[in-house]
Amino acid sequence: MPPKRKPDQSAPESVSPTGNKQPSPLLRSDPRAQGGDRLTTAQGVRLPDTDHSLKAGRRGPTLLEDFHLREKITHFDHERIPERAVHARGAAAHGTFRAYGNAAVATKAGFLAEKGRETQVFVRFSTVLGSRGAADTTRDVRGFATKFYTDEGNFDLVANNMPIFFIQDGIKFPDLVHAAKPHPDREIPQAQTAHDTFWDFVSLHTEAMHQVIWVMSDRGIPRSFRTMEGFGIHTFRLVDAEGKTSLAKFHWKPVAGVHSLVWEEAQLAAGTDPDFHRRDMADGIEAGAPLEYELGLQLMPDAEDETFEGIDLLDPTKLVPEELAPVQLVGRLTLDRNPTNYFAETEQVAFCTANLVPGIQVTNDPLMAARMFSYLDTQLSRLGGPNFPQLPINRPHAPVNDNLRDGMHQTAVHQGVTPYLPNGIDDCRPFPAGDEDGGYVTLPTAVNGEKVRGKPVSFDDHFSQATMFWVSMSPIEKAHIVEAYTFELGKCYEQPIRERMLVNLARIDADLCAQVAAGLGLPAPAGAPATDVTPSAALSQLVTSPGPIAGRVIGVVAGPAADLAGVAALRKAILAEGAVLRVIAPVGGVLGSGATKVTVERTLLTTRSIEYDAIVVAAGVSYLPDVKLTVLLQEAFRHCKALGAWGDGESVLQAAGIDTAAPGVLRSGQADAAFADQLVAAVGKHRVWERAALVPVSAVPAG
Ligand code: HDE
Repeated sequence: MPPKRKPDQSAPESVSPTGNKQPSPLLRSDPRAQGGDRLTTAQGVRLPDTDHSLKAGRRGPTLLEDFHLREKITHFDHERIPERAVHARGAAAHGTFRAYGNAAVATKAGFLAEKGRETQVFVRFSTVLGSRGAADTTRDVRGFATKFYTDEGNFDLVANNMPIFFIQDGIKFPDLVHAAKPHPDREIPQAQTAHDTFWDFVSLHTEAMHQVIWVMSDRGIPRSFRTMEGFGIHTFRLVDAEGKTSLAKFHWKPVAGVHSLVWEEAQLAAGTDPDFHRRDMADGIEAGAPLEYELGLQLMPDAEDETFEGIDLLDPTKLVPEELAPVQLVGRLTLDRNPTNYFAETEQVAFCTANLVPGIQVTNDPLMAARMFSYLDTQLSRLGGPNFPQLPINRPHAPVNDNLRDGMHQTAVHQGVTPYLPNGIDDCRPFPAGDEDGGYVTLPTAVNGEKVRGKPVSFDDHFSQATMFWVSMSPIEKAHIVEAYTFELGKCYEQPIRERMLVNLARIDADLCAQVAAGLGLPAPAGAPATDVTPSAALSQLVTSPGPIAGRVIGVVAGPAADLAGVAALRKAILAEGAVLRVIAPVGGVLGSGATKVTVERTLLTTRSIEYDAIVVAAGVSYLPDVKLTVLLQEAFRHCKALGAWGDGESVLQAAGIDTAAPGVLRSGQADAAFADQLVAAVGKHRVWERAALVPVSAVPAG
């Protein structure tokens, strides 16, 4: 047992940071919330007035004596902390991870290996480039960082929504980030890669080509956090209960499928709802539709050369195709609770790749090595000292018995006099824990080699997996990639950067290069792309059969004379699938009366098509022409979303210029079960891509 307090010693009473006894009889909620019903100072002194400073005469000078004014202003002056250097904009949720138990073949980590074991988690999703107040939907990589509060200590899987990275060696990270962030003179553009310095850097730095094509693909503009995959990227070394090792990559597979926005939607959302993703997650959780993912492992033999099927597993710009090493699902993550306080939880959470538990070790990936240093280091300036693991969101759920002492913001009251080892005074406690006691024992691997600033020859191939990604895409996904490169390079001012990128694209695929070159109005250079590349079906997002629609939003255009019984029937069917129906009308208020009365949730003034995965017009709607309704319907049509109408609602679609015979425009006499089934199936396929040829979102000249 840890040292006890001596009889002559006392310590501050064990109260919460807001002064409540634990548990507080006053509070129904957390003792760390504020207590009492009177306004007080931080010292708990009740205050009669917080609107007027203390003055010598009503028109006289303010007095230094005013402790309330000084405390209020001083605290306000220090409310901000440095935002994260990267991944500054984030949103998070609490949840539970439940292990299937089959991971025991590879790892002894209890939270993975023990069937049915439940572990509390906190997940923070983020964009990389934008500042804290940037928009959610800009084209970017997304962070997917998970803190598992396991019984054996915290394990952080600090992942992204793409399986590879821009650089092979962590020493280049500052260069990458300096190039991708806004220009240092004017600090523009915010939160995006569509500018000269980014393309200057990556065009000269060809190892980024694989990651860049992922960012230019639909993966760079996810529909929702719930429709993103997650990837640990690096190869980890797992150790089982017998000490046998294997190499592994971590994957998160979204139960809702992998789906994206279209580019125009992403741009619209950045203006009309910059909180698009965080709102979607918070609303979904509140509506009872948790975000769900399965954790998967790609397991590979721990071969001496750390390669698999010719792929260097230490190279973070390479993935292992799922066709070569299937993703084995080992547990399920359910995110079902929104945070209570953004700052205390989402902002103060401190992830660290070095937070590992027995059974999970790192390999010599030189990108990982820098991360093992960087995450702890960055928290010291962000959270102001070494005691950030004591913050409520960071605290492990396993007992802590370290010999770390003092420092800024120390909230522990350590007992005893021996925060050192060895010690004779306290019988040499705390005792070290070996393997048999659950200690984290680093594998005794042999290391030799000359000190050298360099990289292995196997890191030299920068193009073949970019080619694999391209050839694995469906035609519509390829069109989106061409549009993205054309847009981004079109935003560059420096002609040599565009030309250099075209040379790189020619080394990925001649067709890709030709189409982008045509869009830029430049000649397409010749390259020699790899020809022996096998496509990987798992890389495409295209779905052929409907998936779940939980968390999706279906808009119903209604009005005073609309068929409200039909709206109610449709709502019931949609709610049963975990999706939400929102009623849109020309003005707010309540439609109808009695059992079928509905509250208008969005008006034509307050809504935009980006809020919906499908839009349906109810029978009895007759308020066209209204340009806002026309825009709403036409945008949804152009973004290849399911549209529909029942009864004479079809005439509203027609009046808005919608071809009601086009693919994915559902029509029915009434809002019956068959109509609801069709709608659910259409949303389950995410988009009506068959319509894409009719509605090019942007016009890229043919190659
Ligand atoms: Fe990060 N990264 N990173 N990163 N990263 C940070 O840590 C860093 C990398 C990732 O929601 C920082 O606490 C270096 C890869 C996520 O709080 C910082 C290198 C992957 C988050 C840092 C990388 C990531 C971060 C900034 C190259 C995917 C957000 C604030 C060697 C596997 C975590 C912080 C959150 C955050 C450094 C590369 C994912 C500066 C040096 C690869 C999801 O420490």
